[in-house]
Amino acid sequence: MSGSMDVFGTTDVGRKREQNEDQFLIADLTKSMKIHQTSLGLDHQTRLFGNSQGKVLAVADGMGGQAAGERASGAAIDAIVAYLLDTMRWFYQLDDDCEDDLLDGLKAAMVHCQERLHAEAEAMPRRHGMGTTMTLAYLIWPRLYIVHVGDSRCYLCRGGHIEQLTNDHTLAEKFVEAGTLSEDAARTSRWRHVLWNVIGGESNDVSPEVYRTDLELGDAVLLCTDGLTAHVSDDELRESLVGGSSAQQACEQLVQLANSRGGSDNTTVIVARFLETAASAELVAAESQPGDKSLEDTEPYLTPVTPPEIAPKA
Ligand SMILES: [Mn+2]
Repeated sequence: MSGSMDVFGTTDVGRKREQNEDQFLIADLTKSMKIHQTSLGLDHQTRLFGNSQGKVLAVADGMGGQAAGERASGAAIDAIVAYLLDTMRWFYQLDDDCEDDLLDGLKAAMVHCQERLHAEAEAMPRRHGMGTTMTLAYLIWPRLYIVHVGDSRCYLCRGGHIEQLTNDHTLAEKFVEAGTLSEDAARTSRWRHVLWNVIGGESNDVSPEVYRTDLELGDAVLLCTDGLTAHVSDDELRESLVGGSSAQQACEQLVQLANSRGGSDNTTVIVARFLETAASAELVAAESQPGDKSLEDTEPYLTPVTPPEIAPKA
């Protein structure tokens, strides 16, 4: 069976804040080769692309005064992009032996972000203490890996049920786990906004939470910052994921709902729906097996594309 991914992300400043300190990223990791010269009859400026090596969805919610929050979440996403491109090995994909390496790589990416933020804060005292949450989903169909720090969230919606896959790294949640605070009381507790785990901030430590699951066609994954969940219940999230006709519609509906209830914070949402369809080639990788990622095997997928920035001059 083949399928396709319908994915969309949006961020909104809300009704109360002057600045939007949230950031998001939706990206596709693909091997590419730029042809300089060849006898193959391809244009010498052609760039060839291999199979998708994974999709990355990330949301980050920055904190810190004087625009430092916006800087923190932006620098963290920048650092993730640089880490994914330059440092992390992601060509091994479905190879089971490498799974721990992948999870370790994702954790190391968070530590890399932490170092980057601390270095910036040290260089610019007014950015001292800036920090950010980060919830990142790395998808190699059908596997979903999540690495998470803070109180943004990742949900999985399957068969009409919704489940929060991440834990909120707030003091309120810690007290609930310890049994000293009820879940009801936690919803209004002053500890619900106090993070014990954050990228950057005052602490030198960061404790990335990792999670792995297998996706199925028909599933939907939602990533969001706390501006959404402050106003919208899990049930309402589920309804918009089940009822919406597209990822874009679900995102826009949810932001509207948060804003109609006060929009007390910046709101960022990414929705990814995994659809059963015969028509799309988006997830053909679902059909491929571990180990069949050699260059020879990717040949049928090579599609010459000339990105606009390297288009040959007329
Ligand atoms: Mn927030």
